[in-house]
Amino acid sequence: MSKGRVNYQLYLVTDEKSLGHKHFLETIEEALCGGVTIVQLREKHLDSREFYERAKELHQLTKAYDVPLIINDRIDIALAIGAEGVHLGQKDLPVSVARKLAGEKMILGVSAATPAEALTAEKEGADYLGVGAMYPTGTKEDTRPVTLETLSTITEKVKIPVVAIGGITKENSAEVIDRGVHGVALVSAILKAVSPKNAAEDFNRVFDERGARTS
Ligand code: TZP
Ligand code: MG
Repeated sequence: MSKGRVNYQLYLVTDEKSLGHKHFLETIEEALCGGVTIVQLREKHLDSREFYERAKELHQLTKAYDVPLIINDRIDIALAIGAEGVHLGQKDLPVSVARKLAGEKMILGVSAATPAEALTAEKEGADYLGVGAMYPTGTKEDTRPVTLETLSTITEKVKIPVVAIGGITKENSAEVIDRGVHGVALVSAILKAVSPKNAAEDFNRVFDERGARTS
């Protein structure tokens, strides 16, 4: 899949701790059946070897659905397993350095919480931005709050796709989507749902109703 054709609409971020007793790969597969368009492996508690093994397993699954796999933080593991992309925070490697290591083909995502961070990441070569936290979330500690107004400013100022993250639910997704994002990134709204497949379908329906952004 070429980088320019990536569909960011329904961006699932993994978190084993949000699964309860549910099986990791089975749950992700249900979400993929419901129409998740891109998956990020984010498992802070795993050591390097476990993270690498998990990345390899998950990549087999995402490839079967022709969905790109993004690896959180670890460019070495993304390269080792041939993942489609890597996602970096403001405290991870600088985007320009990561780009040199990753090459032009790899998708490079960057977290941004302010218009200045967003513009810098774009200038340095990011392919997309993760912007949040939009709402309070129990999934990640020490998030920085981002208002809907700031989200609008960012989507207006940058040309690269923006994916909003943090506490997004079916109920609040429309007001986020209306701010010009290309997608929403979700952990609990999908992984904690009784049916991850139905949850994914519900979010895609909201995009259909509000008019999905394709360019
Ligand atoms: N980055 C900002 S908020 C967040 C991350 C990884 C967690 C989002 O999880 P949820 O359950 O969708 O609020
Ligand atoms: Mg990070």
